[in-house]
Amino acid sequence: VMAQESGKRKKPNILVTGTPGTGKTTMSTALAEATQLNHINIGDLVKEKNLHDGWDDELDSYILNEDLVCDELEDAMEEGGNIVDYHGCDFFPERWFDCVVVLQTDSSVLYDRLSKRGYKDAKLSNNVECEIFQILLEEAKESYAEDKVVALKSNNIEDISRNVETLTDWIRNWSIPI
Ligand code: DAT
Repeated sequence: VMAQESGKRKKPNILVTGTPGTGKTTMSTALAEATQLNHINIGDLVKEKNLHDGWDDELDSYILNEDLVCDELEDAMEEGGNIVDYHGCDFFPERWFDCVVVLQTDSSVLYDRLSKRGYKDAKLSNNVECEIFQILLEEAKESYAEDKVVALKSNNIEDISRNVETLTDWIRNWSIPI
């Protein structure tokens, strides 16, 4: 049944997830350029199209409205060929994705990146803890079939190039009819 469902798409949909700062947007942008797939940054989309229920002062971010986001994406996801970039993965329909990539960064490296981004205090330590406890990898494993989930290191520039290459190959192979 799963093969039939994904068989309706001519191109795969890929979810790129991970703690903020692990390099989702950087990697997704490079992958979209290499493959001509469509990069969808959920954070930007939520802001642009007002797919939220206001601003959370404590979390210092928009309160994403999951139903609005899923309605907005349904047609594009059915069509296929999307790279979806978001620091969460448990509210998307499982059937949307052919591959779920979880980017991972060593905590000291992530700490520096998020400090540079201006994260402080609770926001900084919460995100570094999120990475240490592999929250996004757990969330991905709970939400998607095991064989769709892949964890990739994202500590340096070489990691980005290698990950883009690996995923570009995977996308090419997915698209070749058996
Ligand atoms: P995310 O989209 O996961 O929040 P990002 O792509 O915005 O992360 O990257 C955060 C910052 O870290 C940005 O300045 C680029 C840099 N960066 C990301 N991945 C990297 C990597 N593998 N090596 C070096 N720098 C990286």
